[in-house]
Amino acid sequence: MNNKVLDKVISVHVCPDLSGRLDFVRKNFVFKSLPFGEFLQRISVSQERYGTPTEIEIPRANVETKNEITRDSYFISPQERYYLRALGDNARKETADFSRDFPELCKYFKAPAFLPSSQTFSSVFRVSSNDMQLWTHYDVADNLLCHLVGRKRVVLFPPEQSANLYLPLAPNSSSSPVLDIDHLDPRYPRFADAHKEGIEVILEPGDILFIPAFWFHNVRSLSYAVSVNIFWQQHPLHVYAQKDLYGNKDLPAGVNSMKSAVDVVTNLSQLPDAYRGFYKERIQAIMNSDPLELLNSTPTIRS
Ligand SMILES: O=C(O)CCC(=O)C(=O)O
Repeated sequence: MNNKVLDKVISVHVCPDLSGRLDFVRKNFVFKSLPFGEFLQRISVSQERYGTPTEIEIPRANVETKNEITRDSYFISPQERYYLRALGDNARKETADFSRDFPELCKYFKAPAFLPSSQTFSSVFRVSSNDMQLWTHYDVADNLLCHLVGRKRVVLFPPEQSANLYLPLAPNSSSSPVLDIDHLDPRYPRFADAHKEGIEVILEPGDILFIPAFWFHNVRSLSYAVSVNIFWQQHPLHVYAQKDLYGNKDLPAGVNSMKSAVDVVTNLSQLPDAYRGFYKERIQAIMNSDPLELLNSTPTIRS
Protein backbone atom coordinates (compact mmCIF):
# COMPACT_ATOMS: atom_id res chain seq x y z
CA MET A 1 0.00 0.00 0.00
CA ASN A 2 1.16 3.51 -0.81
CA ASN A 3 3.38 5.12 1.86
CA LYS A 4 1.58 8.44 1.80
CA VAL A 5 -1.77 7.00 2.84
CA LEU A 6 -0.12 4.91 5.58
CA ASP A 7 1.34 8.10 7.08
CA LYS A 8 -1.92 10.03 6.94
CA VAL A 9 -3.06 10.91 10.45
CA ILE A 10 -6.64 9.90 11.19
CA SER A 11 -8.84 10.01 14.27
CA VAL A 12 -10.44 6.73 15.36
CA HIS A 13 -12.87 5.51 18.01
CA VAL A 14 -11.14 3.20 20.49
CA CYS A 15 -13.60 1.02 22.42
CA PRO A 16 -12.42 -1.08 25.36
CA ASP A 17 -15.86 -2.57 25.99
CA LEU A 18 -15.84 -6.38 25.73
CA SER A 19 -19.23 -6.30 24.00
CA GLY A 20 -17.69 -4.32 21.13
CA ARG A 21 -20.73 -2.05 21.22
CA LEU A 22 -19.97 1.62 20.75
CA ASP A 23 -22.28 3.67 22.95
CA PHE A 24 -22.81 7.21 21.71
CA VAL A 25 -25.11 8.24 24.55
CA ARG A 26 -22.86 7.10 27.43
CA LYS A 27 -19.59 7.53 25.46
CA ASN A 28 -17.75 4.27 26.18
CA PHE A 29 -14.95 5.11 23.76
CA VAL A 30 -12.17 7.62 23.30
CA PHE A 31 -10.77 9.20 20.15
CA LYS A 32 -7.13 8.66 19.26
CA SER A 33 -5.18 10.24 16.41
CA LEU A 34 -2.68 7.98 14.69
CA PRO A 35 -1.25 7.22 11.23
CA PHE A 36 -3.50 5.08 9.03
CA GLY A 37 -0.79 2.40 8.73
CA GLU A 38 -0.54 2.11 12.50
CA PHE A 39 -4.33 1.89 12.72
CA LEU A 40 -4.32 -1.12 10.37
CA GLN A 41 -1.53 -2.73 12.40
CA ARG A 42 -3.43 -2.18 15.62
CA ILE A 43 -6.57 -3.80 14.19
CA SER A 44 -4.52 -6.78 13.07
CA VAL A 45 -2.58 -7.14 16.34
CA SER A 46 -5.67 -6.70 18.50
CA GLN A 47 -7.30 -9.57 16.65
CA GLU A 48 -4.25 -11.77 17.25
CA ARG A 49 -4.52 -10.89 20.94
CA TYR A 50 -8.16 -11.90 20.91
CA GLY A 51 -7.33 -15.19 19.27
CA THR A 52 -9.85 -14.38 16.52
CA PRO A 53 -7.65 -13.81 13.50
CA THR A 54 -9.70 -12.34 10.73
CA GLU A 55 -10.47 -14.48 7.71
CA ILE A 56 -9.25 -11.51 5.68
CA GLU A 57 -5.68 -10.44 5.49
CA ILE A 58 -5.37 -6.94 6.83
CA PRO A 59 -2.84 -4.99 4.77
CA ARG A 60 -0.19 -4.76 7.50
CA ALA A 61 2.00 -1.79 6.77
CA ASN A 62 4.90 -3.39 4.93
CA VAL A 63 6.81 -0.18 5.37
CA GLU A 64 8.57 0.94 8.49
CA THR A 65 6.10 2.73 10.69
CA LYS A 66 7.36 5.02 13.40
CA ASN A 67 5.65 3.05 16.16
CA GLU A 68 6.19 -0.69 15.95
CA ILE A 69 2.96 -2.25 17.17
CA THR A 70 3.29 -5.39 19.25
CA ARG A 71 0.85 -7.52 21.23
CA ASP A 72 1.51 -5.21 24.19
CA SER A 73 0.61 -2.03 22.33
CA TYR A 74 -2.78 -0.79 23.33
CA PHE A 75 -4.26 2.55 24.38
CA ILE A 76 -6.75 1.54 27.07
CA SER A 77 -7.08 -2.20 27.40
CA PRO A 78 -5.89 -5.38 25.66
CA GLN A 79 -9.37 -6.11 24.33
CA GLU A 80 -9.88 -2.68 22.74
CA ARG A 81 -11.25 -2.48 19.21
CA TYR A 82 -11.10 0.30 16.64
CA TYR A 83 -13.49 2.11 14.33
CA LEU A 84 -12.64 4.74 11.72
CA ARG A 85 -15.38 7.09 10.53
CA ALA A 86 -13.27 9.37 8.33
CA LEU A 87 -13.73 13.12 8.58
CA GLY A 88 -12.60 15.88 6.22
CA ASP A 89 -9.00 17.01 6.77
CA ASN A 90 -10.45 20.22 8.19
CA ALA A 91 -12.97 18.36 10.33
CA ARG A 92 -14.61 21.49 11.69
CA LYS A 93 -15.31 22.98 8.29
CA GLU A 94 -15.56 20.31 5.60
CA THR A 95 -17.49 17.09 5.13
CA ALA A 96 -15.68 13.83 4.40
CA ASP A 97 -14.79 13.26 0.75
CA PHE A 98 -13.21 9.87 0.12
CA SER A 99 -11.53 10.72 -3.19
CA ARG A 100 -10.17 14.04 -1.93
CA ASP A 101 -9.05 12.71 1.47
CA PHE A 102 -7.71 9.29 0.40
CA PRO A 103 -6.65 9.82 -3.25
CA GLU A 104 -4.25 6.86 -3.08
CA LEU A 105 -7.18 4.50 -2.38
CA CYS A 106 -9.50 5.87 -5.07
CA LYS A 107 -8.60 3.16 -7.53
CA TYR A 108 -10.30 0.64 -5.21
CA PHE A 109 -13.68 2.39 -5.19
CA LYS A 110 -15.74 4.38 -7.66
CA ALA A 111 -19.07 5.85 -6.61
CA PRO A 112 -22.03 4.31 -8.48
CA ALA A 113 -22.56 6.33 -11.66
CA PHE A 114 -26.34 6.63 -11.18
CA LEU A 115 -25.88 9.00 -8.23
CA PRO A 116 -26.16 12.66 -9.29
CA SER A 117 -22.83 14.05 -8.11
CA SER A 118 -24.42 17.51 -7.69
CA GLN A 119 -26.47 16.10 -4.80
CA THR A 120 -23.58 14.33 -3.07
CA PHE A 121 -23.20 15.56 0.46
CA SER A 122 -20.23 13.47 1.60
CA SER A 123 -18.47 10.16 1.04
CA VAL A 124 -17.26 8.52 4.20
CA PHE A 125 -14.49 5.94 4.50
CA ARG A 126 -15.23 3.44 7.29
CA VAL A 127 -12.84 0.79 8.60
CA SER A 128 -13.67 -1.38 11.54
CA SER A 129 -12.19 -4.08 13.74
CA ASN A 130 -13.88 -7.44 13.74
CA ASP A 131 -16.93 -7.65 16.01
CA MET A 132 -17.51 -3.95 16.52
CA GLN A 133 -21.02 -2.52 16.67
CA LEU A 134 -22.10 0.99 15.85
CA TRP A 135 -25.04 2.32 17.86
CA THR A 136 -28.49 2.56 16.27
CA HIS A 137 -28.94 5.99 14.71
CA TYR A 138 -30.50 7.85 11.81
CA ASP A 139 -29.08 10.34 9.34
CA VAL A 140 -31.05 13.08 7.58
CA ALA A 141 -29.33 12.50 4.23
CA ASP A 142 -30.10 9.51 2.01
CA ASN A 143 -27.32 7.00 2.01
CA LEU A 144 -25.73 4.32 -0.13
CA LEU A 145 -23.59 2.07 2.02
CA CYS A 146 -21.08 0.52 -0.38
CA HIS A 147 -19.37 -2.46 1.18
CA LEU A 148 -15.86 -3.36 0.07
CA VAL A 149 -14.05 -5.78 2.40
CA GLY A 150 -15.26 -8.35 4.95
CA ARG A 151 -18.80 -8.84 6.16
CA LYS A 152 -21.20 -6.64 8.05
CA ARG A 153 -24.62 -7.10 9.63
CA VAL A 154 -26.93 -4.13 9.25
CA VAL A 155 -30.29 -3.99 11.02
CA LEU A 156 -32.69 -1.31 9.79
CA PHE A 157 -35.64 0.05 11.75
CA PRO A 158 -38.34 2.25 10.14
CA PRO A 159 -38.50 5.94 11.16
CA GLU A 160 -41.84 5.34 12.99
CA GLN A 161 -39.93 3.33 15.60
CA SER A 162 -38.21 6.38 17.12
CA ALA A 163 -40.19 6.17 20.38
CA ASN A 164 -39.64 2.41 20.70
CA LEU A 165 -35.93 3.07 20.25
CA TYR A 166 -36.07 5.50 23.17
CA LEU A 167 -34.73 8.40 21.16
CA PRO A 168 -34.17 11.43 23.43
CA LEU A 169 -36.85 14.08 22.84
CA ALA A 170 -34.49 16.97 22.09
CA PRO A 171 -33.77 17.89 18.45
CA ASN A 172 -30.49 16.57 17.07
CA SER A 173 -30.64 13.43 19.18
CA SER A 174 -30.22 10.90 16.41
CA SER A 175 -28.77 8.05 18.51
CA SER A 176 -30.66 5.38 20.43
CA PRO A 177 -29.50 4.39 23.93
CA VAL A 178 -30.63 0.78 23.28
CA LEU A 179 -27.33 -0.96 22.55
CA ASP A 180 -28.12 -4.66 22.56
CA ILE A 181 -30.60 -5.10 19.74
CA ASP A 182 -30.69 -8.89 20.07
CA HIS A 183 -31.81 -9.27 23.69
CA LEU A 184 -34.53 -7.43 25.59
CA ASP A 185 -33.22 -5.07 28.25
CA PRO A 186 -35.82 -4.48 31.03
CA ARG A 187 -34.89 -0.79 30.94
CA TYR A 188 -36.31 -0.55 27.41
CA PRO A 189 -39.53 -2.66 27.25
CA ARG A 190 -40.93 -0.83 24.19
CA PHE A 191 -37.89 -1.96 22.19
CA ALA A 192 -39.67 -5.33 21.80
CA ASP A 193 -42.00 -3.62 19.30
CA ALA A 194 -39.12 -2.04 17.37
CA HIS A 195 -37.39 -5.43 17.28
CA LYS A 196 -40.36 -6.94 15.40
CA GLU A 197 -39.94 -4.31 12.68
CA GLY A 198 -36.16 -4.75 12.29
CA ILE A 199 -34.87 -5.77 8.86
CA GLU A 200 -31.56 -7.64 8.89
CA VAL A 201 -29.13 -7.51 5.99
CA ILE A 202 -25.70 -9.15 5.72
CA LEU A 203 -23.37 -7.18 3.47
CA GLU A 204 -20.66 -8.94 1.45
CA PRO A 205 -17.99 -7.23 -0.66
CA GLY A 206 -19.58 -5.52 -3.65
CA ASP A 207 -22.97 -5.13 -1.98
CA ILE A 208 -24.61 -1.70 -1.81
CA LEU A 209 -27.34 -0.98 0.71
CA PHE A 210 -29.70 1.97 0.28
CA ILE A 211 -30.48 3.49 3.69
CA PRO A 212 -33.19 6.14 3.24
CA ALA A 213 -32.97 9.30 5.36
CA PHE A 214 -34.43 8.81 8.84
CA TRP A 215 -34.25 5.01 8.70
CA PHE A 216 -32.47 3.82 11.83
CA HIS A 217 -29.53 1.52 11.31
CA ASN A 218 -27.32 -0.54 13.59
CA VAL A 219 -24.15 -1.99 12.09
CA ARG A 220 -21.97 -4.81 13.38
CA SER A 221 -18.82 -5.92 11.58
CA LEU A 222 -18.62 -9.70 11.31
CA SER A 223 -14.93 -9.46 10.36
CA TYR A 224 -12.40 -6.73 9.70
CA ALA A 225 -14.57 -4.56 7.48
CA VAL A 226 -14.17 -1.69 5.02
CA SER A 227 -16.94 0.39 3.43
CA VAL A 228 -17.49 3.78 1.86
CA ASN A 229 -20.89 5.35 2.31
CA ILE A 230 -22.23 8.15 0.19
CA PHE A 231 -24.70 10.60 1.66
CA TRP A 232 -26.74 12.67 -0.74
CA GLN A 233 -29.41 15.31 -0.37
CA GLN A 234 -32.38 14.73 -2.66
CA HIS A 235 -34.28 17.91 -1.63
CA PRO A 236 -33.45 21.60 -2.22
CA LEU A 237 -30.60 22.74 0.02
CA HIS A 238 -32.80 25.03 2.14
CA VAL A 239 -34.57 21.95 3.52
CA TYR A 240 -31.37 20.87 5.27
CA ALA A 241 -29.54 22.41 8.21
CA GLN A 242 -26.59 24.63 7.44
CA LYS A 243 -23.26 23.62 8.95
CA ASP A 244 -24.11 19.95 9.10
CA LEU A 245 -20.81 18.09 8.77
CA TYR A 246 -22.07 14.57 9.48
CA GLY A 247 -25.40 14.44 7.61
CA ASN A 248 -27.33 13.97 10.85
CA LYS A 249 -28.41 17.45 11.90
CA ASP A 250 -32.19 17.66 12.14
CA LEU A 251 -33.99 19.61 9.43
CA PRO A 252 -34.73 23.23 10.51
CA ALA A 253 -38.49 22.91 9.89
CA GLY A 254 -38.50 19.70 11.95
CA VAL A 255 -36.63 21.38 14.81
CA ASN A 256 -39.07 24.30 14.77
CA SER A 257 -42.03 21.91 14.81
CA MET A 258 -40.56 20.07 17.79
CA LYS A 259 -40.09 23.37 19.63
CA SER A 260 -43.71 24.32 18.90
CA ALA A 261 -44.80 20.93 20.26
CA VAL A 262 -43.00 21.70 23.52
CA ASP A 263 -44.90 25.03 23.65
CA VAL A 264 -48.15 23.14 23.11
CA VAL A 265 -47.41 20.78 25.99
CA THR A 266 -46.40 23.68 28.24
CA ASN A 267 -49.61 25.56 27.46
CA LEU A 268 -51.81 22.48 27.86
CA SER A 269 -50.28 21.81 31.26
CA GLN A 270 -51.59 25.20 32.44
CA LEU A 271 -55.22 24.22 31.75
CA PRO A 272 -57.50 22.74 34.39
CA ASP A 273 -57.37 18.92 34.05
CA ALA A 274 -61.05 18.74 33.05
CA TYR A 275 -60.55 20.98 29.98
CA ARG A 276 -57.21 19.68 28.74
CA GLY A 277 -58.76 16.83 26.74
CA PHE A 278 -60.95 19.28 24.81
CA TYR A 279 -57.97 21.32 23.66
CA LYS A 280 -55.95 18.24 22.86
CA GLU A 281 -58.75 17.22 20.48
CA ARG A 282 -58.72 20.70 18.92
CA ILE A 283 -54.99 20.50 18.39
CA GLN A 284 -55.31 17.04 16.90
CA ALA A 285 -57.85 18.48 14.40
CA ILE A 286 -55.32 21.16 13.42
CA MET A 287 -52.62 18.52 13.02
CA ASN A 288 -54.91 16.43 10.80
CA SER A 289 -56.03 19.33 8.61
CA ASP A 290 -54.91 20.05 5.08
CA PRO A 291 -51.80 22.28 5.33
CA LEU A 292 -52.90 24.52 2.45
CA GLU A 293 -56.37 25.10 3.87
CA LEU A 294 -54.82 25.71 7.25
CA LEU A 295 -52.36 28.26 5.86
CA ASN A 296 -55.23 30.13 4.21
CA SER A 297 -57.09 30.33 7.50
CA THR A 298 -53.98 30.92 9.62
CA PRO A 299 -54.63 34.67 10.06
CA THR A 300 -58.03 33.86 11.61
CA ILE A 301 -56.59 31.15 13.80
CA ARG A 302 -53.66 33.23 14.92
CA SER A 303 -55.50 36.47 15.51
O1 LIG B 1 -21.03 0.67 7.99
C1 LIG B 1 -20.80 1.27 9.03
O2 LIG B 1 -19.81 1.03 9.71
C2 LIG B 1 -21.74 2.34 9.49
C3 LIG B 1 -22.59 2.86 8.40
C4 LIG B 1 -23.37 4.05 8.81
O3 LIG B 1 -23.67 4.29 9.94
C5 LIG B 1 -23.81 4.95 7.77
O4 LIG B 1 -23.49 4.72 6.60
O5 LIG B 1 -24.47 5.96 8.12
